[in-house]
Amino acid sequence: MSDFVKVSRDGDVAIVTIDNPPVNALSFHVREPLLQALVSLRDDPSVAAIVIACAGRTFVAGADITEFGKPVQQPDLRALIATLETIAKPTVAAIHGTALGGGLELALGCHFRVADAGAKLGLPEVKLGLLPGGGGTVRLPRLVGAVKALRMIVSGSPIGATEAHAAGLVDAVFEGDLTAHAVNFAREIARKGGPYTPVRDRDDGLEETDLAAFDAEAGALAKKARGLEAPIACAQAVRNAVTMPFDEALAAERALFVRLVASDQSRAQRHLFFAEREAAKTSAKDIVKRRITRVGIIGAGTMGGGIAMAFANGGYPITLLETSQEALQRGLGTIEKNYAVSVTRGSLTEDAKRQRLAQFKGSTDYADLADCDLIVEAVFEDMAVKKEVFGKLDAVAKPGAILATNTSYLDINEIAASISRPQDVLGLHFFSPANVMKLLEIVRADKTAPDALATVVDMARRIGKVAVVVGVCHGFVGNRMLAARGSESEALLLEGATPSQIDQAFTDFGWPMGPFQMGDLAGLDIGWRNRKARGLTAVIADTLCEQGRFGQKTGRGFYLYEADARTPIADPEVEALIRTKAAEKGIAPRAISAEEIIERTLYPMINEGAKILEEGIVARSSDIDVVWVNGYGFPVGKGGPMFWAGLEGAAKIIERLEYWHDRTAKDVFKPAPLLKAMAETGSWEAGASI
Ligand code: T1G
Repeated sequence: MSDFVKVSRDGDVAIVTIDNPPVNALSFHVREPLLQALVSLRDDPSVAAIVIACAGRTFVAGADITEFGKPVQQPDLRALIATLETIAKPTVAAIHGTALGGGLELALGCHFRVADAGAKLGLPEVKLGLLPGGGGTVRLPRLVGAVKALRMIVSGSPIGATEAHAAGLVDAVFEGDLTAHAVNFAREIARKGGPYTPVRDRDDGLEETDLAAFDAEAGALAKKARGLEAPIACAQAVRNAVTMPFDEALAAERALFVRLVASDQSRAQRHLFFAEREAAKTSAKDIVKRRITRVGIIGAGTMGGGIAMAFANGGYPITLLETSQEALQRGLGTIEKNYAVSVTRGSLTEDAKRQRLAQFKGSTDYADLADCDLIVEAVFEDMAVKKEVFGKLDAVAKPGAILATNTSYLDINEIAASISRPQDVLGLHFFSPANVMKLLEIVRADKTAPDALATVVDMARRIGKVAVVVGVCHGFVGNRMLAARGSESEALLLEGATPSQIDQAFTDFGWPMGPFQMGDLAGLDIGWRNRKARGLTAVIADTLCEQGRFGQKTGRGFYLYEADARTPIADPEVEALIRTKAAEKGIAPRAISAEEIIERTLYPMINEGAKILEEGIVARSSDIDVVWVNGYGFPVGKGGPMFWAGLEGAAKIIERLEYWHDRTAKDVFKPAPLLKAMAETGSWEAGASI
């Protein structure tokens, strides 16, 4: 018996309970006693059937990810499952919570699976740059068919118990006491008598596989892989299940797993898995959080409406405030239309839409915010306007209400200093569209109370956001580094690179799109307005805006767009404009390589990240990676800018920054001290003591 695996009896049915909080990961200290228990029960004639269950909030949520990259301690998961399949008496997995990865693979080693009605089952290894390494790619298709298995494994998305039952993945779904139901199910099965066929020997799911249709679907999925190896390997492993004998396909799965687990892409994606969880931890564990029962949102425009939806989606009642009934109704109308689109797409039921809209109360009177525990302003990005709003909030908000600004750039310390309760003020920087984008930069101002900060970090999880706590500086983390990344864009154009060439260098790197496509999508007028407010110029972008070329919304920006289309078309007029402006500056065009483009955009971005870390704007380098992957589409296979700097080599980055600094004398190329320390120590944190 072990603390992590306990065996109990209910008559002739043995119950093996795994207890390895928080998610029952299949760590070595679980695998070893579990194997011993299974062998003992297999050979015990008084045991007619075996149920494998888990204590706590979930069935096994996977292999222990912290063990990857270290020597494997036997028995490994495959040995465990192989032993399970030597048991002739019926074995039943009792699944509640989330049976994921190795957890579902363990369950597939049982003859039967029963699930709680609220359970979810999936093989999310692809999100870690892996594939199911415990036989999941070979066993799952045998139950649900090759195409459904392909979709589940390449997407990594779990399915609910009802869908799993319909697909043949689980044999029964229960409400109430799952273990009791599982014991009765096992006893009934044993009473009927065997033999019981292990999943590995079942081919019903494979019989009608249309390999041509499978290959077509796999090909379509491969197009979305964007340079990631795992999705391709997943599809190959599932195809092997169809075309190879079981043991051969299993061996092929193992070979693919061994290659992937050692890959930089998987290391990067595993880094991000833990980085997201680290970022959400505030230093103070024992802080009593404030209670948020009602949320006030000021401003029902694009940002305010999206933020309101994010909170409504998290179950919060909303008071939405606008300056006039007309603006309020327009905002509510947009919110209703957005939910209607989700219903049409099938991602929201009609009932859920009604329920979310019922959470909204509209008003044009600040006094109606008096019962809100958290108030978020999303008004015009102007310091005077923000201060006026906070002044009104100071007068009406109840004591202890958290007062948040959604500003992207403005100094939150200055806003906090303008009212009587700076301890209640912080930033909640959402990214547009706020009801969709995962990233939330939580800005800790100098006087923000620790309990206020801990409260919103906790709240972020409830509304499905990936939270990163950042300090006050211009542009916080994301936009500050975005400015560094874009600081050379104009120079690259004037020196001879085209928008298409620069964007191509980005998409070849793994970005979903390049900076010029992104500018056209977001609207070039936004950056134009920001530059004018700060007395800055960008000769090409400003000229395009002066010509009314704002991007997709005007059909023309850096690219041309056909009516109602988003596909960027290179525009000779823009390229001629660039050449004209370059000639005016006496710049002769030259060939510019993709490497140069990356050096003059991503290296300054990493350098800025080093400065952000030095200034203590974030607690750890991986917070920066979380910001960029969840807010700006940095390729997950490269782990975020700071993780990628380790792959690229800090010394190489420094050498190239110094080269460009010598040629341009621009500050963005002056290597930060922490970057130099990282080159010596190999760690951002080791050097962060600077
Ligand atoms: N291994 C180790 N630690 C894990 C873990 C895992 N598989 N899953 C979660 N944790 C830790 C997590 O870091 C956090 O730690 C705590 O548990 C709570 O997690 C061979 C190769 C299950 C849906 O990918 O999706 O099996 O921060 O904050 O929001 O084929 O955890 O408290 O110190 O996320 O309630 C496949 C990963 C592994 C599932 C619960 N399985 N986990 O979410 O809690 S690879 C996965 C999750 C594999 C085999 C392959 C979620 C969750 P700390 P949490 P949650």
